[in-house]
Amino acid sequence: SLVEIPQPHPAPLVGNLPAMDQREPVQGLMRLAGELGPIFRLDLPGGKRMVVLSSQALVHEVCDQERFEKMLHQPLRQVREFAGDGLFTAETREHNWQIAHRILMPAFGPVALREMFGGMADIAEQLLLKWERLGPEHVIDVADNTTRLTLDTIALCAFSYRFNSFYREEMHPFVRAMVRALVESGSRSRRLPLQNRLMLLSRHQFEEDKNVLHSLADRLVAERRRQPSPPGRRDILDTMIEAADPQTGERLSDENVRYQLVTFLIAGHETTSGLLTFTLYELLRHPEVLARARAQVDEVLGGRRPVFEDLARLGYLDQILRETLRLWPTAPAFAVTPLDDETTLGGRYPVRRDDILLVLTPMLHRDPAVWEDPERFDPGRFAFEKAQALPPDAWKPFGNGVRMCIGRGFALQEAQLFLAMLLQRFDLEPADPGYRLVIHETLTMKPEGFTMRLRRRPVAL
Ligand code: MNH
Repeated sequence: SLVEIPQPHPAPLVGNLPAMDQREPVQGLMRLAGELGPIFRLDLPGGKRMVVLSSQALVHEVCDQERFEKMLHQPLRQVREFAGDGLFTAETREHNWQIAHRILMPAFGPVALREMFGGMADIAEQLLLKWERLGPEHVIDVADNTTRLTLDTIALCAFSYRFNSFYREEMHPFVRAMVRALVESGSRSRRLPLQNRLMLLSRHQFEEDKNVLHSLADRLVAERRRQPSPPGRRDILDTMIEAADPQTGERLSDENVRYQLVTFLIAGHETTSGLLTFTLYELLRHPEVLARARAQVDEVLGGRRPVFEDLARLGYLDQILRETLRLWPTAPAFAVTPLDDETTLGGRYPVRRDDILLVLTPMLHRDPAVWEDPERFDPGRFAFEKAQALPPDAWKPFGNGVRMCIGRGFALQEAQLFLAMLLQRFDLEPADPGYRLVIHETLTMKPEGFTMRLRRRPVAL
């Protein structure tokens, strides 16, 4: 028999909008999940219903691609204003998603990742050298620095473009425009349509930010057309411009290439920098984990520079990253909707087509039916046999099915390499031992105000 989905009491016109935290929407939903359980419903203005899911059993059900598909919920519709029909913000049935998916998947496959190792090491080396020269008293803002690292890395590896973020005081204008546009996308999705129309200043700023993002993308394409890559130095931008879809023979349109560039620059760095920042936060709170990671780095690398083959032997670092993504999935939600007009969840909760079924990964990843002592940070959970024994769809930091993150291998390789090089060279200590975690949300999440100091170890290099 059917059961009502738990719901906070809705108000006239605005529904459950007042129940949503405007500044910290994801943390607000996490609190609501704590009160209302693994499934609850919020009514949004315009008659939309959002159903928030936080258990492995329910999430496993909606990960069935025969019954459910990715949905562009409100924030993603807003992001689409500047990311267009790029991979992240296109509908699965859009022709451009399908061609781009087929053309770009191999560009992030194992062969490509090996080729991008050098670019990743280049940017990591720049940052570590800078830190070395700043010395042991220097207080490092971790999120600021990892943002520069990951932006420069994706731009160099994918587009052979150097942002040179470490050589500038202010964040690159692209980043400032992107952060503002992401925040505004989230805010718009939680305002009433009339409110949005009245906010002329925000609208003007959003247009301006969109222009900054597009003009950088257009400049990169124009420069590449003027000066094609030499043979043997081809990158993802070349693939975007030249490659033909193996199925239809079509190429991506100029407009679509622009949107893919913007998408990769944004999706390719904002989440990975959050991952690295949370990882360093956890490592400094867990000296035993840090010590074990260091021991593996010293055993595998000793005093020499890492090469691609080393990564496979740094498995504990990979476990640390996976455990960090469990507690702090930096892209903290994704949405699906039923393919049928009506269906049920868990055999008893009715939902219908166009309902937003939101997978709240930080809560999914704390499901007590799956994770023992869920709040404890324990990379041992991702030791090979243990990870194999997890139930399906218990760990979803990269989304689901055909719409899963295209850059997951890239992100994990970049983060693992950076961590290895950092631990090899430096002893880490918190700059503020009393730091209490504050999470800044922009659609993604990142620790705010987290700082550390580094002391050079006696390794040659
Ligand atoms: Mn990424 C999709 C998380 C790194 C490019 N990414 C997704 C989704 C999640 C996600 C979740 C699915 C969203 C949805 O269903 O609506 N991504 C991450 C995380 C990291 C990450 C947690 C780092 C850690 N992503 C990267 C990197 C790149 C990238 C790096 C690019 C190099 N991600 C994408 C693209 C998509 C995506 C492109 C959309 C793929 C598709 O739908 O075809």
